[in-house]
Amino acid sequence: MSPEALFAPSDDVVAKTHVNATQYEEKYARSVNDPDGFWGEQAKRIDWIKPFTKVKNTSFKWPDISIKWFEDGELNVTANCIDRHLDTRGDQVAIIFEPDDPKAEARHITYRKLHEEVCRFANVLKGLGVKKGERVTIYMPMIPEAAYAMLACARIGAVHSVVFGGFSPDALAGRVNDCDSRVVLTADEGRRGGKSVPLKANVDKALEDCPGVEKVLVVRNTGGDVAMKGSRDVWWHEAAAGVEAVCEPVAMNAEDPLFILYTSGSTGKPKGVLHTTGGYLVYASLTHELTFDYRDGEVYWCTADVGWVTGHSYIVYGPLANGATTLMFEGVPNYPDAGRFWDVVDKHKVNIFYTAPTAIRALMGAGNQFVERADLSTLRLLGSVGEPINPEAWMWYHKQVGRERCVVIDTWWQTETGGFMITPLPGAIATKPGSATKPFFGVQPVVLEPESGKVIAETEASGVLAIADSWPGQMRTVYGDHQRFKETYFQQYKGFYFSGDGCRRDADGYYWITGRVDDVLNVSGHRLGTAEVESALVAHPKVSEAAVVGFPHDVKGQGIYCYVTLMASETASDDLAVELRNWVRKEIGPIASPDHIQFAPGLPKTRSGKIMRRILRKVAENDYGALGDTSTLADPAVVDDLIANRKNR
Ligand code: 6R9
Repeated sequence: MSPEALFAPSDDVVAKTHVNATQYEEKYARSVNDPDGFWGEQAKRIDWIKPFTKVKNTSFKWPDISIKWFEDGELNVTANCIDRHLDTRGDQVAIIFEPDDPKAEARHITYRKLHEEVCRFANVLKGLGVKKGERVTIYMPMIPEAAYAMLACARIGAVHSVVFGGFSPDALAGRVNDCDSRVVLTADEGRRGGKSVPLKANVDKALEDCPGVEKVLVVRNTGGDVAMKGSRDVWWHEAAAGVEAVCEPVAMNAEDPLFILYTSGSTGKPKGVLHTTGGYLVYASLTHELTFDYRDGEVYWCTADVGWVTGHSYIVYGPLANGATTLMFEGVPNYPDAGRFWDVVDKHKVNIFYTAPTAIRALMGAGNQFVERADLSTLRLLGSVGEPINPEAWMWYHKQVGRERCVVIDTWWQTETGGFMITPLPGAIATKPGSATKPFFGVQPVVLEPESGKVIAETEASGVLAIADSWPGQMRTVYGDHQRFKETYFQQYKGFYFSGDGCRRDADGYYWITGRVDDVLNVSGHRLGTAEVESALVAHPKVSEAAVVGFPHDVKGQGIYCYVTLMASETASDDLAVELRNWVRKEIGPIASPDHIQFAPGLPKTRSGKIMRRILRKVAENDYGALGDTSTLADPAVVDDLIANRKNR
């Protein structure tokens, strides 16, 4: 079948949709021609403590980058995600928790219970002296307490920084220090795929390098043995005993920070992407409702981790702002077997399911018997996020999971964008397998010529993807480094937000994201800078130099290929390769595990000393027949050695 095949929305979908094709065209035009009018109206979906009088005040004009939405309004995110639902849906389930162990009992947390838990948590934080504007680091497993912790911060105006539980102590320490957290929230252990994750022990290790941390609040999750350190460490259940379950939400300015989330870029250490309160919440809740076409009473499941932006916007903030029932899953797709996702869908009667292409490809590879044994009749809509979805995986998702009756949507967005940017709206836009299709309201994508930065006016275009004007969910700055924010996103292509992705626009105006055009890898949907892996490698005493590139990987999307030059005194060996692989896991975390380590006596460099990554990529892709121009190399002979010893044959 041609990858360009069209899947038009069915009559049934159109009959029930929030937005049909005509409405999409009309509203999209209004959203870009009259953003003040459009967003001023949309923002009414949120309860404001003090109404805003200004809507949009933004500039992408170099060097005066400034982004403000609803700037004189005041609100509290948790009042919107919890309190306002209490009268109408206090007894409705807000969060379904499905534990890693399929035999352990699921938990159903109503909006009333959520209110209690968040208030109590917020009072405990206040008791520890946490103030409005203070940064609190959260390093937790995928348990409801992670959501309580985030919401408790938002309730009192503290800024949370959630660090994915799979990151190493070193990676955690860097993030804690970068945002000066005084308080860290964690759990004794997490559980994934039947194995325990030593979160508290990792925190202990990390904090050896974090002199600013005074308090660690520990949730008892597995009951595993952990060391509690003197006055620093406090059990959550002890601190919460007897604490009142009422805590007034603090009024926040629309532009007060809500959270920081660290993400990898093409250079340097991960940056703290900062999102603020008003615009983010309007955007997360509107995109959640329209893109999933969410209807009251439906069970919605996003399989991401709260350690990533997808977990922030589409497990916690978007769904709860909309009064939805959101499912949190502690486990992994293949435990106890490759049918776990589908068992959970049947068990909790999930209507909307949102996951990543890497999981789809892995489950596709496990064989159809796992998906065939499930009923899946409650499913209505399937979503994909995190990396380009290849048409084969899209079709498998559509046929095997969706049984050819569910809508499949591929949603393109980023940590920086806060919410969906290019995505089908189910009742409005016919889909094509592998395309994220059309822009969401208010989003103005442009395709630029990579070299000149010229906007390509023709509909059919291929180049880099940029956005011409601001939308409410946009990040506001890099925490503590506004200059880096400006330089990363606005300097190279003046007047635009540069996404770092390449794309193609077809004759129908559909967008096809082709992947990163910078030195960012996307491994199983996780962003990783090649520079981060390189600096981990060169921190090893036996390594002199390292260069890291991605290569196409059947399941992970991209794999990690490392070229390593050893110190003159060292000898290459398989054992040393294993040692270096483990070293990188320890320095960053298991997601950064190299797939291949090739020892190279020299790296291909220009005469000015620049590593020619283009050549390294070609060798890693096993496509060295087309190396292109190598005449600028200082020593062309190194290329022969690279090819002779390549690992990815
Ligand atoms: C939400 C999220 C962002 C990068 C982005 C792009 C890739 C995400 C995609 C996609 C093709 C999609 N990406 N969704 N590529 N199609 N539907 O994943 O945020 O972790 O910041 O990653 O992921 O390369 O630039 P984040």
